[in-house]
Amino acid sequence: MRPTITAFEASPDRGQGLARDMRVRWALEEVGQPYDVRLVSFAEMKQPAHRALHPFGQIPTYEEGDLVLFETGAIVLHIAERRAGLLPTDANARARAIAWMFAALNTVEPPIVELEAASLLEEDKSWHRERLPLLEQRIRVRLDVLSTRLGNSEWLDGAFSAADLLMVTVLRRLTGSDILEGYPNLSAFVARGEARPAYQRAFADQLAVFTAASRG
Ligand code: GTB
Repeated sequence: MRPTITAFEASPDRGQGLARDMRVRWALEEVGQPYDVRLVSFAEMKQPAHRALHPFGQIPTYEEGDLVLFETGAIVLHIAERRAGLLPTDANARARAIAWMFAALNTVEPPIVELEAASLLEEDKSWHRERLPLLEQRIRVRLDVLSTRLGNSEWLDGAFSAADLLMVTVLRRLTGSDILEGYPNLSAFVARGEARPAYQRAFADQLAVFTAASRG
């Protein structure tokens, strides 16, 4: 059954693949699963029809037959469990990869999102500049550990998996800050992810949405 996902009709990142539909697109490309995309506006996301798919009124969603999913972690895990290519077959290795998926979303992503939110929503506050080093330090605490753990390895735990896919998309959110540059092995890890043909196809597809919209 060919799944349908939702994505921003007009992504604020101007097609740089930072919105979270990118993870789902990339996962689908990795496993060779064709899919459809339904574009939604910010207003549509908050309407009952979309909230029936996503209680929080966000993108992406995932529809496949009778199944409706939200939350990128759940969607990527679903894709990885149903189709070969994104999780090891060995039970322990699979459990470890899933642990790293949670680590990407629960441990590494939150301080990055906090910094983004501060830059977007708190720039006019008198205390904003004072708070920034604190937020950046919280990210570095996580990246120090991640960098040491990755060392010279290509991927987080053996072969490329859904854990690497999620971690790369999380670290890409630091694009534009100099934080990631302080960790050459993590920058190289992100570059390895971005060089994968499946990533490139997913990136091109989401960029095409922005390009078409800007042509009018
Ligand atoms: N935990 C959820 C998940 O992982 O699926 C979070 C989903 C989420 O945050 N969705 C965002 C959304 O729908 C889009 S990805 N926001 C609209 C709303 O809440 O009303 C977050 C995002 C948006 C834009 C950029 N950007 O432009 O760079 C980057 C990331």
